Amino acid sequence: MDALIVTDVQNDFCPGGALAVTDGDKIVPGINRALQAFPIRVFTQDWHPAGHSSFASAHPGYAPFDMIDMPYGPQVLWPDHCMQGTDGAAFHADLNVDPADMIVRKGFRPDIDSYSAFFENDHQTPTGLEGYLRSRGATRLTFVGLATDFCVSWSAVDAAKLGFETEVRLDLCRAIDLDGSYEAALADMRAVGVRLS
Ligand code: VGL
Ligand code: ZN
Repeated sequence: MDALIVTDVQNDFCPGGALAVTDGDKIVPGINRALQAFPIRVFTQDWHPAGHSSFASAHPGYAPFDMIDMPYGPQVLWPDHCMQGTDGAAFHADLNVDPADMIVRKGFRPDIDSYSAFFENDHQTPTGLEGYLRSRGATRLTFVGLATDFCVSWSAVDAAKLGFETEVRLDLCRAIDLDGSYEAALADMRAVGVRLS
């Protein structure tokens, strides 16, 4: 059975938002149409507490987009974004959220970031999505959303490694593209057999 995973289509990742992705809002109409074709629909929502450890503002002397070493590995430091309960964390107003069977929130633990919808950035702490999808009978996963080179690609790579047949609809994704991160993400996805369409 097929599932569509709509990744982080939230105001802060759209033009005008705190971590705006160029043309992030342009994918919304296409995602609304794509939803109709999938029997299982999951949305993810980046959902950080104030002062989250992935925010540059939590690390004196660091600026947004600097790198830092966290106990679980290197981490990009971001502008404050997707803070729980804020308008920036809300889904884009034109995104049709009604079809969502399940909304997965991630990044809520103060000390660890979570790009992937399956595991936090230590690659070990599960979000519970794998169990949900398996118990629903999902075998094929299609990913759309923001951003291609962070939350979408990390999710798709984990999905492929977990044994799901995995596709990313690049036309329904947009990238941040930090220092070649877009090309790197495409290579990472291809390396584990993710289909890019
Ligand atoms: C994301 C950076 C920080 C994403 C989330 O959704 O791709 N990127 N938090
Ligand atoms: Zn985030």
